[in-house]
Amino acid sequence: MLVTGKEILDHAHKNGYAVGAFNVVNMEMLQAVVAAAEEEKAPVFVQTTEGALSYAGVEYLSVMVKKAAESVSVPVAFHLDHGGSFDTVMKCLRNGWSSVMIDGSHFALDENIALTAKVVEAAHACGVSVEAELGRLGGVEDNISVDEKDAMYTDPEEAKRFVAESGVDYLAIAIGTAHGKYKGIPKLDFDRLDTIKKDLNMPIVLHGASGVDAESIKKAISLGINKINIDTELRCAYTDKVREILSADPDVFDLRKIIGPARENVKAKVIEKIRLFGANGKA
Ligand code: TD4
Ligand code: ZN
Ligand code: CA
Repeated sequence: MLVTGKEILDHAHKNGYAVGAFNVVNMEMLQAVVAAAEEEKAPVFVQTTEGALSYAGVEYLSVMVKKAAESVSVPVAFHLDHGGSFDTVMKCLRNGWSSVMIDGSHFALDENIALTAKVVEAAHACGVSVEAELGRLGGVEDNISVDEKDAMYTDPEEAKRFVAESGVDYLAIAIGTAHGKYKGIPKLDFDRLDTIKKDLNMPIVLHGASGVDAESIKKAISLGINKINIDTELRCAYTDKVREILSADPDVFDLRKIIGPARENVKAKVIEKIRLFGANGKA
């Protein structure tokens, strides 16, 4: 069932769990995510970046994801991840996305607020909810100094002003995670998360969660994270299986025997994350 991101995240915020937000770029990834959510009776976000839009095409993705969402009983939010411009957001609003992220995190605070407020006005007029980001996601070093942290990580005072002036529905914050693989084990700034959550009392989003250990994820959820983005670990689940099959049998060329098992492997990874996040049985 296709629903807005806000509907899913308001429930997660009230009930203290997190919803998995999984990036998809093709039919197999999409089927894996939606089948896992249905099996686990879990609400879920299916999300697409601008890279996915240009790879698969806006209309192909739109038709596929809407069909997938309608074919299951659990709530599915169809989300734009890291939307880079008002134009991209408009494309998604016209094509049935039910949640959009506008990422103005690289702009100065006032510009980020102005861009986000403009997106909120357009999206809310279409009944679509909005995610924005404040602070910058890290590189992968373990030892970031306090000064560097203050420059990069989300400032709690700025977060209050950002939410009040932009009207955003859920906020992505920077507390020490990074996109992609980590060199060491990332250390999250839990005190900062705790302060921000208590101040804002709204759904909070964690990006870059592939490679973060299970204990840190659980602690982050206990302190108020409600949406958790996973991409890299799904890419690895898919490509590890493809590599395994191709190297076990150099003569295989039936695509279904290669990417069918890859789809199963992604589904297993999504189920593992859904359970870790405590979203199983919440739909
Ligand atoms: O927002 N994301 C996913 C980012 C995906 C980037 O995709 P493109 O190559 O199409 O730009 C996350 O926060 C996931 O982070 P993770 O650490 O899980 O990869
Ligand atoms: Zn991200
Ligand atoms: Ca990561």
